[in-house]
Amino acid sequence: MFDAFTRVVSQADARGEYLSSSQLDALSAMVSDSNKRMDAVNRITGNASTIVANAARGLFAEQPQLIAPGGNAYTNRRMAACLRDMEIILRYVTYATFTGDGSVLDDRCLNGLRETYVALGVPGASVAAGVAKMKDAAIGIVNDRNGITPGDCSALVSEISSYFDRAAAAVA
Ligand code: PEB
Repeated sequence: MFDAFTRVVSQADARGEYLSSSQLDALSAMVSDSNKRMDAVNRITGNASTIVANAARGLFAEQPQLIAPGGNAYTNRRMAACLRDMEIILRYVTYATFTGDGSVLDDRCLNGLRETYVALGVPGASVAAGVAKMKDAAIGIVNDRNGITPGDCSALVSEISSYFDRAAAAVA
């Protein structure tokens, strides 16, 4: 599990080199923009249950077979497992956003997840569709101009999008 800093240290160490000035510049830019990162994590975290519930509602509206008898979210037990899974994935996306590195998401959440879903008979493409809905909601909340000092968050937003895309691609 890396963060943006330990990632470059590990890469430099593997080559036996000092940190390059471009690496230092990139990390320096990340530090100067860190309030945006904290605000984004705070906003996603503070709205996590709404993001999950709305994404699940949207998913079940589009794929009603999931909640029909025999479906993968039929019975409260499976519904609860499904909501919990979406919550877990969102939580790891917030960790990746906070650290500026996707390895925590990869190592602790996505590694082996596809195989788990195959073994359980849970449709990975449906999980991916749910993740895509969480992404849209989370990005909307991060980009909300109200109650915040407005600034350019495009780089951060594309980074956050990439974590959701990575999660969706890992199970689709
Ligand atoms: C992954 N999910 C499930 C299980 C595991 C995970 C290990 C089996 C054990 C259990 O039921 O609790 N756990 C989860 C995860 C991590 C972890 C992400 C990462 C660290 O430790 N059903 C649907 C939707 C989808 C869904 C498509 C979007 O209709 C999910 C939600 N996951 C789902 C369901 C089960 C499950 C388990 C329904 C229960 C399957 C079953 O028992 O039939």
